[in-house]
Amino acid sequence: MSQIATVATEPIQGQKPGTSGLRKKTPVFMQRHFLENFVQSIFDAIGGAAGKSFVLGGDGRYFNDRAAQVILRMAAANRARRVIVGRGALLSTPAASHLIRLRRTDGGIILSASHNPGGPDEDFGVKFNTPNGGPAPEAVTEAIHRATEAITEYRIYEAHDVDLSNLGETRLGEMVVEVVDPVADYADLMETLFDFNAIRAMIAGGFRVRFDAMCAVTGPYAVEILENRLGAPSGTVVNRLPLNDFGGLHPDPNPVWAKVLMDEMFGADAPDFGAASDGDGDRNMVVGKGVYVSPSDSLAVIAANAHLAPGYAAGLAGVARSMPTSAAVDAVAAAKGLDCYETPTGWKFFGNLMDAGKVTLCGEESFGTGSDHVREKDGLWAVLMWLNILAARRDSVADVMAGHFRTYGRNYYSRHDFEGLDLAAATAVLDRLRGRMADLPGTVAAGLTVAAADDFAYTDPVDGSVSAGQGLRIVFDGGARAVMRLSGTGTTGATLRLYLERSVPGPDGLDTDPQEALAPVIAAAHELAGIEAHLDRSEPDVIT
Ligand code: G16
Repeated sequence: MSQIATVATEPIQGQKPGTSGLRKKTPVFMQRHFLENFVQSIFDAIGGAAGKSFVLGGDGRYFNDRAAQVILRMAAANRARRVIVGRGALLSTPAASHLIRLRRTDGGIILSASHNPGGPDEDFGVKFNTPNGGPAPEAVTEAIHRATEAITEYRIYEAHDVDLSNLGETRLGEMVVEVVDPVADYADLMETLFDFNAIRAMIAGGFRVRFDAMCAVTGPYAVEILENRLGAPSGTVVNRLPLNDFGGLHPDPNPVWAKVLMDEMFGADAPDFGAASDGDGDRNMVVGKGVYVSPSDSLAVIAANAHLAPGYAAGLAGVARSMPTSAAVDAVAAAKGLDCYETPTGWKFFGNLMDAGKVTLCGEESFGTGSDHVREKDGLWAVLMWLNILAARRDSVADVMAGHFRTYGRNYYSRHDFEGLDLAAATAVLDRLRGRMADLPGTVAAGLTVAAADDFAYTDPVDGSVSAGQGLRIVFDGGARAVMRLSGTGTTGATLRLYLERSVPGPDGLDTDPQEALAPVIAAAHELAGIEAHLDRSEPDVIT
């Protein structure tokens, strides 16, 4: 008798992947057939799983372990050849991307809702990455969504749980389950890219590092790399134990949610360098002693200094940033004669550029930075890149930033998030503004005159695919800019993101508080969108 059960099911509404995979409240994912429908749809959308190999792992949030067992049984029933799983079903997103590439698998399934809180009543997510190691591009996520709308049955192998706590190979029916150390290959890769000797010497010389793993998946990675391999004292990594509810923390590395780290870095006797990472390890925040580095500035500094790291000594092929990210990196690219690409929000848009060899370095305002070493953004990579730069330059973070602004000018930048909005009301605000785009040039709002306005559309330079409706851009006379779009990663209501930017060439005016420097742009954006009038909000919930 076959141990493969074919289970009749029906389409479940709302299985449409967003900016990064399918994210829902955990109880929704735990509903009958919900996970199974989505996973079967992934297999169906990629032409079946038979004979294929996959990577599987997640950030350890609540339901990670159960979901991994279901996916293994479904992979076996769909006649996959091999699934490579991180021990305990753990893998950071960049480590999963690396394993997909290293082992040349047919893709991978990553269990994570990234920076969203985890737990029985919080968020869960599933993401499919393609054989290049990157998040599935829109053509694939749309095919998955279509499959979810047509599904009539799924296949699952009837078996006990696979022991994922010991390294080695077991079998589930015909399929091999290979349990691997989630950290080792990734840590080895980092050693090939960065000057570990120089960083080790800097740390041995008294340079103090604080890394906040936020009770999420990067804890074991940071302990292995920073403490074991680079010699940082034990205790350098705090909140190091991954917990399935992230200890009740919101694992989003920004000044609001990593406040404890911020307080330490701005307090007396602050360490020389602070950093935090998110739930699945792809985001990063960098802080110096008394100085916060915005993600857009971090990207620019890395672009200007990456050649100091051995893996990038030959220079960069080009750089890319998402449209709402500040143009700080553009200034570096112009000075160095590098191509600079502007993509929609979502790491998946960088994949083609990296695969085609057009860019080496990519970054987003949403605390994401990375390079073509994998096809995901990579939190610890950014931390090591910064440490390598500081070791090579023998400079403090504050001095690096001040020098950068003097050379390239400063792009004052901030993102204001209005959370928990009524979806219809938030959509209506953007629809109303979109309808006025063509007429906006010449309009004066809060003393600023609109120079140009559009709804960003992107044509992929590699495959020609077009992604429209990617954010409303309003540029004012003098170059200041406001961008508005709805977040694609939330699970309840809507979050309106308002991105604000104003560049100052220097040498004067490089030392203003960003909110102050941006005040006129903030006022103009509020007036044009009618945020108070239509959403009844005057202040954002989160400012980064
Ligand atoms: C994801 C994507 C990023 C994106 C971010 C914010 O990050 O991978 O590319 O910038 O969401 O997206 P949104 O503004 O639509 O919420 P992560 O770390 O959540 O996977």
